[in-house]
Amino acid sequence: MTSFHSGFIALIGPPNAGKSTFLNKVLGEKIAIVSPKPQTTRTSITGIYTTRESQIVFLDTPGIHTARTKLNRLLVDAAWRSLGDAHGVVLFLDAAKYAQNIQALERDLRPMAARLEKSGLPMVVALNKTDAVKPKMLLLELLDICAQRWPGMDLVPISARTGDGLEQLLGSLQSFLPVTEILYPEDQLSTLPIRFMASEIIREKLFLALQQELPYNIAVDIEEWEENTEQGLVVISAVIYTSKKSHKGIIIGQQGQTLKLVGQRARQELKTLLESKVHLNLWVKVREGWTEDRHFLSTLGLG
Ligand SMILES: Nc1nc2c(ncn2[C@@H]2O[C@H](COP(=O)(O)OP(=O)(O)OP(=O)(O)O)[C@@H](O)[C@H]2O)c(=O)[nH]1
Ligand SMILES: [Mg+2]
Repeated sequence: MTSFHSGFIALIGPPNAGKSTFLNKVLGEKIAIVSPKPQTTRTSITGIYTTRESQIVFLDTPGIHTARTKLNRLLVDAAWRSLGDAHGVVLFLDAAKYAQNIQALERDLRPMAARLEKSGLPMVVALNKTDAVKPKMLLLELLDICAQRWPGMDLVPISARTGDGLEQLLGSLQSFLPVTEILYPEDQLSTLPIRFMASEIIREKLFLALQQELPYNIAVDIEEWEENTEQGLVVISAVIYTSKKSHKGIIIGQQGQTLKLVGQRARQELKTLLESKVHLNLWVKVREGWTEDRHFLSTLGLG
């Protein structure tokens, strides 16, 4: 019998590289929220991938960037903290972005390169979004540049969207993991509490519905959660906090249209997550300066 490998792999990279999309694709379930905006992920998100040979506990992390606000510093700290638990790292890069603009690669790596090297952890580089690299020649040029930058390191072109290259990437991770017993039950996909997942779904719908900087001033907190098993109904009340008075009206929208749409979309997904009917109440509250309020940030599970 071959030995079983089990351990933690951190997904690290600049914001918007597709780390969370990759996690969801590998697990075949939506664990982490995804949006076209950077800094979507705010905490370390576990996703457990179990096969007959191994169990990889992925740690999806917030994108690493030069953070200026307290909230963003906490996000970046959370990403670095997850390295402490990891046996190996996948460095995620947006190949479509760098194929067009190679200078952006060095700029985006600056806040992370030295620290990643210092960690001494084994690493593989995933060049993601290959489906969007056009013309394909540019991918070869990017691979060349990466091979010079990381001599001898595994470079795996992938598309988290289509699934291309995922098997190869997963295969190269097994050798990073120690031989040990399985860490979590084989059917467990995450360690995230269900209430947290629900608040994340609501936050994702807000990220998708709101323009520009607005979503960054938003946090979602579940205030009430009542399960009525007889009726097969879960009643959820959530508060959407915004740090700016002027944003409250925008979140609600004309005649409540925006909030209504967010509620409908979130409820639809919550129904699938909870396998139950869902009644969702959403409230918007202004809490000025919450992104700088350490105490409030910690009540949200950040920092
Ligand atoms: N074309 C293409 N788009 C992708 C691919 N992977 C991710 N995306 C898109 O890239 C955007 C960012 O994806 P996320 O998974 O949220 O990226 P992330 O690295 O988790 O971002 P943060 O949480 O902000 O650090 C989304 O719009 C995804 O749909 C891919 O393989 N191909
Ligand atoms: Mg993410």
